[in-house]
Amino acid sequence: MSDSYRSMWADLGLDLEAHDVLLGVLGDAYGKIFLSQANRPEGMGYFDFVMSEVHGLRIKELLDEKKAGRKIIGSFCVFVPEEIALAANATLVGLCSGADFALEEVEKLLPRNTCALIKSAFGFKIGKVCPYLESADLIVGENTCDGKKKAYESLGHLVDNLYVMDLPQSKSENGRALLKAEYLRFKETVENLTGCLITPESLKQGIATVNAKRAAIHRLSALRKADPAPISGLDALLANQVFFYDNPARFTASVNTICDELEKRIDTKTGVFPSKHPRIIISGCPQAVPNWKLPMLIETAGAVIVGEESCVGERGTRNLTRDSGKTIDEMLEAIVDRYFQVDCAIFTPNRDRLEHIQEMVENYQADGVIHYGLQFCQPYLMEAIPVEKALEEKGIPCLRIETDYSMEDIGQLKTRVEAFIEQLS
Ligand code: BJ8
Repeated sequence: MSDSYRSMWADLGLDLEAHDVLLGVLGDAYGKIFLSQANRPEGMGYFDFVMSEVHGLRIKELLDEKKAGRKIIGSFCVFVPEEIALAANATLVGLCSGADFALEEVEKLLPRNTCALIKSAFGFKIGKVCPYLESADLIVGENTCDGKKKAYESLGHLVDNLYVMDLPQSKSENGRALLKAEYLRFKETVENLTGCLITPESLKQGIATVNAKRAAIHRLSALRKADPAPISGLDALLANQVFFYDNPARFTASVNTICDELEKRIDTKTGVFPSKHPRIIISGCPQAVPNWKLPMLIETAGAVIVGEESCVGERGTRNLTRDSGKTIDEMLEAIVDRYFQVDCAIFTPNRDRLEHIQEMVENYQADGVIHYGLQFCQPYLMEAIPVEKALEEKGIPCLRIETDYSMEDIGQLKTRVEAFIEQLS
């Protein structure tokens, strides 16, 4: 990394030594997990570059945007509507973290039995290693699971720019009205932050930009239906992870470029793995960068992941926002309609998710589902049981995994994953 990045990180208040350790671990893991894969599409070179610059060039771009008068908004949840942020001259970036950091310090603020995703976000703040968090003009938390809800109360003492969005817990009329009211409040907050009033034109453009990004990911997902799979699950997950950081227009173009390449691979039956390789849908908690442990285990154990039923995946990206609205209110209604379909496990009841998982199995011709629940994540761990039951009724094999971000259980997970894949074969 160049010296200018070091001074940029220092200006953001990062702990340079700790940050070096993080980048070292990240780079090492990336090389071993991603760069060692055989038969990767050439288009993945773009994502390799993005990852190598995820704390470098991308942060510089965000700081340049700030200098030019834009605001940066960081978010932990796919319920925060990017369309509204873009329409008010702000850039939205993901803040969820997929690695343990400063765990001892974190556990002085949060109970030990808190999920790794929440602890990670705190660790990155306390350890001063996340340039996205430190660049953000506004950090948006949301009242989803109990863990997050209460954790934001503590996070509010560590940052001075936290805004908490309330979210419904049921798909009722009242639930929808709450979401609409919260999106209106968010719109006003972003307008106040940026000093830019949203217009019908800017909101239409925001919807078009985010729809294009999601449509590109839909195209990528559809290509994963092919046998042999033209792209590994790890690489497709990476594209879904970069979705949260990259410049939206550039991301869309890069995903479409890789899709052009994958179409040619499908025509020539070129795959990353041989034909008839066991095909897996991974379902459950979001997998934020650099949480690659389970996908790596699955794909080195003789299977290919063909879809992610996850917020870093199809739960987060499916459904476009209706773009026929003319007025701000019509477009806001369309945005509410689109997000209200996200079937996060915080909703009760949440039958749509069960149906969606089965649909994905059928669409991607999967042989089985691996349900991934983070330890202490009650919504997803509890919902794993009805998910497994529903799949069993359809004769679809399911393996329930409960894990965290540590590597301590890797041997045991490997054995279970291998046995499951063996059963599918
Ligand atoms: S819409 S999944 S991004 S809330 S893993 S913190 S649920 S205890 S992340 Fe999520 Fe939005 Fe829902 Fe998606 Fe809690 Fe579970 Fe931890 Fe979780």
